Amino acid sequence: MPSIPFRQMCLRTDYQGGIGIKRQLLLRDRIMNVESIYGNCAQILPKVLERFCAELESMDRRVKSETGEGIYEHLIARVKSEESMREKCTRKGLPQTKSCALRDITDAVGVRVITRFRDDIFKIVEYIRAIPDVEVVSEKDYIRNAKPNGYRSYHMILSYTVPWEDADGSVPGHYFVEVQLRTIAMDTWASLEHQLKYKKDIGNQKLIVSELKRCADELAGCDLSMQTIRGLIRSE
Ligand code: 0O2
Repeated sequence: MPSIPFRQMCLRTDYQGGIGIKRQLLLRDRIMNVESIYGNCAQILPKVLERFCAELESMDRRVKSETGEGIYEHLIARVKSEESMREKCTRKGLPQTKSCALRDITDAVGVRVITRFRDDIFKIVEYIRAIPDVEVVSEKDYIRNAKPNGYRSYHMILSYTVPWEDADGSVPGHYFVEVQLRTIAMDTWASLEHQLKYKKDIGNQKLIVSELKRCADELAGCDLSMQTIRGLIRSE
């Protein structure tokens, strides 16, 4: 059977809610003559995102050539949309400025790495720490320390050096990149839970929240079992 080409990386303006094309927003803002919250960096952010994703893709190819298996399932990459960034500034009591969007808020550029197995997350974290132009600013391990609602994911905030101007006008520039690493199971759960947050009209919220927590814990158990099965297969 001929193989169907599969594009592993999706570029989006948001993680949730369908595929948005970043160019559509840039174009719309130009038409409406709305100045981007990202100012002159609006054109640079997609390049930062693509450069960082290229690092991850090259890491994946290298691991694949050594072990025969890629290290992640797929990447979802997005530059945070104007609307989300403006909303986030307001929510955090910050003015809607380029400096706040790119210096006080650290997730204008975001990459979600989805893996098949839990252990792969921690291997990728090590690879990311070793990328030459990357400095780790902070890390949150919601896998070993799941959030009370059951959310599991590994978060990294990176300072990434690129050959373009940044928010302070420096070249080379420094941009924050937020990386979220999760298994397929953790990602499925997070998507459903995220939807629920925006459906405030659902009755029985309390029951749904506790059922979601139960599902999260069951999925975490499945992730561990799947990993054990992989170990057994590999030791054959
Ligand atoms: P979006 O649209 O997903 O990008 P921050 O608000 O980022 O300054 P915080 O909350 O301390 O600071 O950061 P944290 O805990 O690292 O979480 C940031 C992101 O993780 C969120 O981004 C979500 O994407 C995801 N996340 C965290 N907790 C949960 C959760 O309980 N459920 C789900 N589904 N996702 C979660 P944003 O900003 O919400 O927006």
